[in-house]
Amino acid sequence: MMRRVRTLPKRGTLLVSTDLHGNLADFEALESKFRDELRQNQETYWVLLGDLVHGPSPEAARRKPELYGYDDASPILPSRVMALQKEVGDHFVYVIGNHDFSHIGGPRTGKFYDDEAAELERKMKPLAVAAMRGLFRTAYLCAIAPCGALLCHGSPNDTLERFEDLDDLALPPQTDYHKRVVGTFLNSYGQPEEVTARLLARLSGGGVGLRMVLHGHDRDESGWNVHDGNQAQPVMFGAPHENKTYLRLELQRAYRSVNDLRLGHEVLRLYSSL
Ligand SMILES: [Mn+2]
Repeated sequence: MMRRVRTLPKRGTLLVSTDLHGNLADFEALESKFRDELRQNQETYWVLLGDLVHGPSPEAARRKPELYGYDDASPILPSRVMALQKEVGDHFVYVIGNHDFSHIGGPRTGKFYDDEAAELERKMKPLAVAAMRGLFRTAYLCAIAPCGALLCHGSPNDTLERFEDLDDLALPPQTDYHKRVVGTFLNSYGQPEEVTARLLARLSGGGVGLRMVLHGHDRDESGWNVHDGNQAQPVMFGAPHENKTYLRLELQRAYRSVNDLRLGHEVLRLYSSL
């Protein structure tokens, strides 16, 4: 049985970042923040919310250099992530995104190429492809931060009926119900406030109250998108350099809502101290 939800501890520091899409410089900048935090406090965790792979085509980089002007490092990023996993163990948490899913049976994505999974695998050695698929097959579908947040790639609707249903979920999913759960966790951009509230209530319990969904999947040039009352996303891919954003949360706190996440405190720019 593969556990698909990771519940984080009730104390320590939590970094949350999303979609890298093959951007090695962004990965290294985040990794360096993570290592700095770890040096100061052993109880530090980093949750990366998917879409590690599939960077811009050279044409897209030329067309919009302020957003897409970087070399696609997708062929080597999975091995960098696995090396970090090996080193820090459960202090690093990988949550799967829809682009990752396309390598293990999910729908093929076509943002920068007709079939981005085929395009990437063509550039990699067979052993590296197998290792990458292993990373994605063993990824989490979501993480629970006891400070009040459900963390996932998309912002899911309330298809998931019970928390425990995530425990025996295979990737790729094998039942229609699991297919619908994975579909909404990986592909939804946002939900009406009451739908998210219903899901959060269902997943709360055992002394943990969930009050917001923090997610990725979408782009936003401002780098920080709060929407529908109880959902928010820090943006890396699709934000210009100066607006690339990640989150730093204190796990022992109780964030009451997305409004408790303040720019310059919990909401941080990757390349400036604001
Ligand atoms: Mn995505």
